Amino acid sequence: MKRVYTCFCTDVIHEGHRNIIREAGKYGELTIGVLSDAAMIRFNRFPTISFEERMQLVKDIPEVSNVVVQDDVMYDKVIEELRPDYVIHGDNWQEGALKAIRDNVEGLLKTYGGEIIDVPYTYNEEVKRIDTRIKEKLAMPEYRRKRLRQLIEIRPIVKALEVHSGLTGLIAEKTIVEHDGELDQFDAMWISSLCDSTAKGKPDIELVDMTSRFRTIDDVTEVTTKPIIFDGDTGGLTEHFVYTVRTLEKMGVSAIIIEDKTGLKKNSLFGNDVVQTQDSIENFSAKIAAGKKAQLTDDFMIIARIESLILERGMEDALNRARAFVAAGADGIMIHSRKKSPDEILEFCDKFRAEDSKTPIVVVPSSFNSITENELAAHGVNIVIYANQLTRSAFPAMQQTAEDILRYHRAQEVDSRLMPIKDIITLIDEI
Ligand code: SPV
Ligand code: MG
Repeated sequence: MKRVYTCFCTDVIHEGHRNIIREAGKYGELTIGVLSDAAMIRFNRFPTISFEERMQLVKDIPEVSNVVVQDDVMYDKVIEELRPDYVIHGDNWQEGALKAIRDNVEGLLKTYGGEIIDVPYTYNEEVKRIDTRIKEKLAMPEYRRKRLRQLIEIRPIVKALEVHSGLTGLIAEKTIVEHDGELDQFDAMWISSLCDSTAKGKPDIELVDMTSRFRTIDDVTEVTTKPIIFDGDTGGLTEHFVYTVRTLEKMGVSAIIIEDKTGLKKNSLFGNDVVQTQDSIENFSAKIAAGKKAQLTDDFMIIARIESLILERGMEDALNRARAFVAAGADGIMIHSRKKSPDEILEFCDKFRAEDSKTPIVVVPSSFNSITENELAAHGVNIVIYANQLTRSAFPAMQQTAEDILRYHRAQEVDSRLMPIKDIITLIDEI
């Protein structure tokens, strides 16, 4: 009896899977691999049922002889162990990011004469409906809100990308790349005060009011499923902050980060070039405690951002504040720096981790951008935020286009740099 292998990365068995099972039966005995949570999140999307439930789903299929765990998107380990004669998959893996997986399988099978069977991918109304339903479930506030805490447990480091609109939300949601034989995507989204204000042509000084910031969140949540970390600036008055916490929870936001500054907040990347006042430990701790008391779910996180290194108050001050803010109830600490070198950030992380092994650490490597995610994770960082790169890449491109249209009195010269109309239309999901 020949051995056939396929891997399922799904929460629902639909006609597409049944078709693969039927086809596989023509070739031999079928083993199905179930992708682990970590692998599924890395390349597909967050599961809506547990790993155990996904295993059971597959075990319940009568035609299946064996069910195994596949704990990596790539097939190396599983093929080495099972040495299947055939690997069967929908032919949708012949292009796009999935092609990297097909190439991986092809290379592995070639070493001993195994073969790939591509079956036409089923994309009928039932499959479409199931796909949409899963996405909608993931987008619901009660599912989305808790996902940041879940990701912190599962991912070596959670990667968040700045978004400030539906379109940038779609980029964070859908961008997936193959690099060095691995597939990767962003885990979460950061609604930056800097970029949200900049998109509205306003300075980053808490001028864009909360109602308007909530509109941005609405635009993003309408078209995405990934968890949201909201840049709450100083959090405003404590009396207002408690309402903000409740609203964000209701909207399905996972976390707010508030910074320990007071008075007129300016963007941290100005450092001491402008007047900025740090809040007292007592006041800021009281604000955190009030927010924690106001929140209604266990999912929501209030993360305290410490500005001591930005304002050159020293490492000890930063660590003292971290201790106090955690004691006040903060669910995480963001430490910021505008130095080119990551040294002071790493020193903080090492010292903080030596006394607190659990509280999540968040960093924003805009200035110290040479450091890699792996290096940050090795120093105990849990969340890395790419806080403004989308805005900073879009603006020069748009400005150049505007200048060139004026220069040439027509748009032909810029056209080769532009996204084809067809592509921009297909970026938006149809209902
Ligand atoms: C933002 O993105 O608005 C931030 C991060 O607060 S930073 O601009 O680096 O201060
Ligand atoms: Mg900000």
